[in-house]
Amino acid sequence: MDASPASEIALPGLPNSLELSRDGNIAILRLTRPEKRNAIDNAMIEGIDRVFSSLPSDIRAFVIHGEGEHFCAGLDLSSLTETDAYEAVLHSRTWHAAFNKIEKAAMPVIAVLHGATVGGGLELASSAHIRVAERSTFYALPEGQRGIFVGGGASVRVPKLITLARTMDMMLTGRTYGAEEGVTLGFSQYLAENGQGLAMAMDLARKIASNAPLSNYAVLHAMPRIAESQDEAGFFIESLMSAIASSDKDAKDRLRAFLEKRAPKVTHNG
Ligand code: 1HE
Repeated sequence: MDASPASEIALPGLPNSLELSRDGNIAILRLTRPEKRNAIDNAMIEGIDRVFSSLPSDIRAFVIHGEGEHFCAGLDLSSLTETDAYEAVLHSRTWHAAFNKIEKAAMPVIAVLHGATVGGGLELASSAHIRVAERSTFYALPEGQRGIFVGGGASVRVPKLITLARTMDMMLTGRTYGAEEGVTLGFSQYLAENGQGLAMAMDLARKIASNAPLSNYAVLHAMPRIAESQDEAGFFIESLMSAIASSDKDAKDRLRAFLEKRAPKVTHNG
């Protein structure tokens, strides 16, 4: 992976395993623990939680990526050996809290995947809104082989991407999937050449950041709730969200720009 561009966002107390920067109105979080394949320890979870609690308000899109040969090897297994059941529940809840902040962020989050995207690494990836997978990416849920169970949200989020049956098969048999298959199955929305994932994600982030912030917010916060609602409630939420979005000044300016032929048309390059 290329080094990220951009200026650092100062967030005191962030562990050395995380690097936060910005490029214009796009924030970039880099997992910087390649010697442990970006395995996630408590300091990283606390750091991720803090990053998503303290973002500058002008950030319009967010990109997460990892240093080294792998996006993320999941939970740092050395941190679980001495915990009892109660501590383990609380530990899992810290992951849920951090990853829920990603999923419920005010701005879209794009994860750039490469190499191992396994266990908690897949849980981190699946809490993002868009995944760009380089060809080297492979997915696994090896918790069963380690004698444990997923604890960072995989049981909720991964079935929404690839179906419950496939998720259970991965958990039971240790089955892995690669990047090409992964884009067909729903692990990622985009496939990138090795080394090109960050550039692709930054292009997507720039497109996203050029939308009206309220439109993006509506997509992130209304769509999942509508998907989990009865149709009638969904239609009603849609109407309310639509009315709120179209009454925003940004919407009025953009609609006028189109009608006055100052805005680009929709094009398709096949
Ligand atoms: C680690 C971890 C880790 C690597 N915790 N230390 N996750 C797993 O079960 C995946 C475990 N990891 C692997 O299968 C492999 O390391 C990889 C396929 C990711 C990469 O292989 P490779 O050959 O590039 O690296 P390596 O030589 O295996 O690892 C390099 C170092 O990273 C080595 O430490 P070293 O001190 O010997 O140099 C590894 O021990 C260390 N390392 N992965 C701790 N995960 C909230 S619940 C979530 C539950 C889970 O995520 S379970 C899945 C855990």
